Amino acid sequence: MADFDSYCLNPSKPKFTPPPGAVDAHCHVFGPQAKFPFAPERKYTPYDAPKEALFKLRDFLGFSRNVIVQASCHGTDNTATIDAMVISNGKARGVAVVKASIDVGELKEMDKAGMRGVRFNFLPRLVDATPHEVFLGVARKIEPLGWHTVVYFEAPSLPTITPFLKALPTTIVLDHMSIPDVSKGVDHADFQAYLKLLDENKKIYVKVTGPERISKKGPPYDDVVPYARAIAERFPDRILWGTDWPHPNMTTHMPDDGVLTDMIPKFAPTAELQRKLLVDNPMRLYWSN
Ligand code: 0GY
Repeated sequence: MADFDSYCLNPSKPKFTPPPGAVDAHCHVFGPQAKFPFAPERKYTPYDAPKEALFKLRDFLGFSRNVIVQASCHGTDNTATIDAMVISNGKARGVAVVKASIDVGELKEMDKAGMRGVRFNFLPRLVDATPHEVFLGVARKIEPLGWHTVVYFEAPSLPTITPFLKALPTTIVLDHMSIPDVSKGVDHADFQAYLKLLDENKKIYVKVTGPERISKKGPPYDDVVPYARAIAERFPDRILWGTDWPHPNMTTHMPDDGVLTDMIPKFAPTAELQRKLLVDNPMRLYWSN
């Protein structure tokens, strides 16, 4: 199936107004390729999605800040992410992807530029596998900086990844609710096991993001709502939200970021929950130092 030529160029204006200081805590920048070439080892080549377009979207949707997550197409060259953070006037922080050999000096430089975490990606369609021990070595290096680890895996991997999560010395953030199978229902043993993991491990945050990737039905992604809501209501102090812009590797449709923003009150129905999701929790993780 074909990928798209670009992100959604004319998103709708959301009806939901994010609270003052709201953070889009999961988004990416791609290139522009002419200035920031994609990594030779990448598994996909996206369209350019530069920082200017991200910041324009931030303002249009009513957000104040971004957390830019290094995407696999840029490999371990974080310069596009760093460039965006540096130019953002303190309005963007980042999550890096690094080589196992990275040294403390390089990490401190990245910290100055706004990095606050590293991402461990377990999706074979995005990256070649990295042994758990290698990721654990990186986690031990970043821990003294107060950084956290962002872990991207899909629900079927939960049993094999649980011991790894328990061994990580840092706060952990799970991407996209770890892609639950929404055809099974929230009461299914698989999702219940996920909730149990979160219940037993208070250092794990979850991004209630990626409905466009998780949904079996497509927009407005109502089949994803019970999953996000179950997590949000049970773990209000450990949830984050993001657009996931510019939505690489979508094959069925290109999501409208206004529609995605309008899912927030479905996931987090009260003003208090919305403030925790969009302000308190991301500020604690990304802007407290
Ligand atoms: C995302 C999702 C994807 C891509 C990446 O690192 C990446 O390239 O994260 C994806 O294809 O699921 O997190 O936005």
